[in-house]
Amino acid sequence: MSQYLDSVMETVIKRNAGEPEFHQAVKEVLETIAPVLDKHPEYVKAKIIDRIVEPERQIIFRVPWVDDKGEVQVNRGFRVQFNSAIGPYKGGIRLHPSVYLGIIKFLGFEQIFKNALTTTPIGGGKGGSDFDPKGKSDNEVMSFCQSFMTELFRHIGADTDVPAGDIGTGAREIGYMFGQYKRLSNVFTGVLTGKGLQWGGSLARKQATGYGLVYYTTRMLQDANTDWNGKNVVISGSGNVAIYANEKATSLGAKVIAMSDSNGYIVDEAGINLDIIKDLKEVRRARIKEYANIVPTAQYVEGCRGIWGVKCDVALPCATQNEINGDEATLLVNNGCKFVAEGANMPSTPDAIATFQGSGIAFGPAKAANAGGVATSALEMSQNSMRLSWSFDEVDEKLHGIMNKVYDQCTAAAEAYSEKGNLAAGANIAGFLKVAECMMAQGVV
Ligand code: NDP
Ligand code: 2IT
Repeated sequence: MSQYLDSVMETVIKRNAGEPEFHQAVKEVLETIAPVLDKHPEYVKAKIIDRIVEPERQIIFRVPWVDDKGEVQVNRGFRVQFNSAIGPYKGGIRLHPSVYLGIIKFLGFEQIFKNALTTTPIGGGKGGSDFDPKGKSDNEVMSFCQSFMTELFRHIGADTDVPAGDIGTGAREIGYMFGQYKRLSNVFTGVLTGKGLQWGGSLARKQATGYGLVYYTTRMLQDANTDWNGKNVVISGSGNVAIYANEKATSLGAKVIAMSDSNGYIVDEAGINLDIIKDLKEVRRARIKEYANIVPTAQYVEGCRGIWGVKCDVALPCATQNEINGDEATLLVNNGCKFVAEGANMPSTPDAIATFQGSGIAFGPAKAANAGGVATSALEMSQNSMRLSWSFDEVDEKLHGIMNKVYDQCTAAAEAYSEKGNLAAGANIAGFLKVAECMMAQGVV
């Protein structure tokens, strides 16, 4: 990194003490954009980098609610409105006990560049809470969501900030949050995405992140003169992204042989039966362990990280940040894996990324590879503005087109900056250039 970027990084670490995930996300971007600054000294003069690493606004609030036993519980809520150069803040809400400011900031920071790559007019933001929906009754989840929105509603709006789902936030949580927003504001508007289909949601939004990941990976396969046919695929996680990545990859001829949750993983060499996974995860909210009780060809192994020891051609990490470390990346490479594309946000540690890139594996970075979810959220916003809804095929076709454009931007930027084939550098450079140009045009704000 240049001296200037080193000094920005130093300030980020000092100003955001105790937030290692945020430092990691910033460092990964700064390390790849030095050549852009060499070509654009005006960005340095206008302090674009110094401004881009500082959120425009950070909101932290108390979320009190009453559980089924009548006891008062207190959680902490966050919304980080990171950058609005391209459009209203846009990004999901994560509900998980590990959530703290550093997680929301890393996610919000990456969202800026991802959203820029989608070619749709959305800025970057993220929110969440350390509330754990797991094991809670519907009533408790509703009580939490209503309290969360009772503060959040004054900070968001269809043209200001539009939250959506992420880990722990699915259709149920979006429904409760939307209901409370409507009640408090007395406005029925597209203030959240991932809504139910009868009240403003978009067809294909549920599938979009997983499908988009597979469309992006298809391009990586094509560039290596191959396709999904006969490929063995390992997918971590068994939530929204993992399930629909499995569905699309399988439909294109791949065989998904392993999936996981935070407790452990299953291997089914016959190919995972996705209907059973959907029933376990989307309907019964059960543990993946149960799959092995139902399917005789499957094996369950306790501990989720062991999944990277399963031999595969393609690995799609779709669970959470830093789920693949350097050693696990080496294991994948040594077992013959040739393609890694990130469905989760920042699932590979810096060591893991270096291992993939050093071994000639094709590596698809999260900011680009998982952009299909938020892109389709932007399509939901368009439909809401026009007060109409497109068919599943129309949305899926637009999503497919967007993922192709995301891929093209990555390869073109990588080539223009002498990093041919480096999709991670290409994604950062292309995303950054667009945001930087918009910030320059809008003056020092
Ligand atoms: P879900 O809550 O639907 O599923 C999350 C899955 O990951 C579950 O299987 C969960 O297991 C597992 N998981 C979560 N946290 C951990 C952890 N700390 N350790 C091990 N496993 C864990 O979330 P999504 O599928 O929506 O999100 C998955 C990833 O994709 C996240 O990184 C998210 O930021 C990213 N993403 C999501 C998008 C979306 O549209 N939903 C868009 C782009 C990216 P368990 O049930 O046991 O907790
Ligand atoms: O990380 C992500 O891009 C998401 N969780 C989706 C955000 C959105 O606004 O749809």
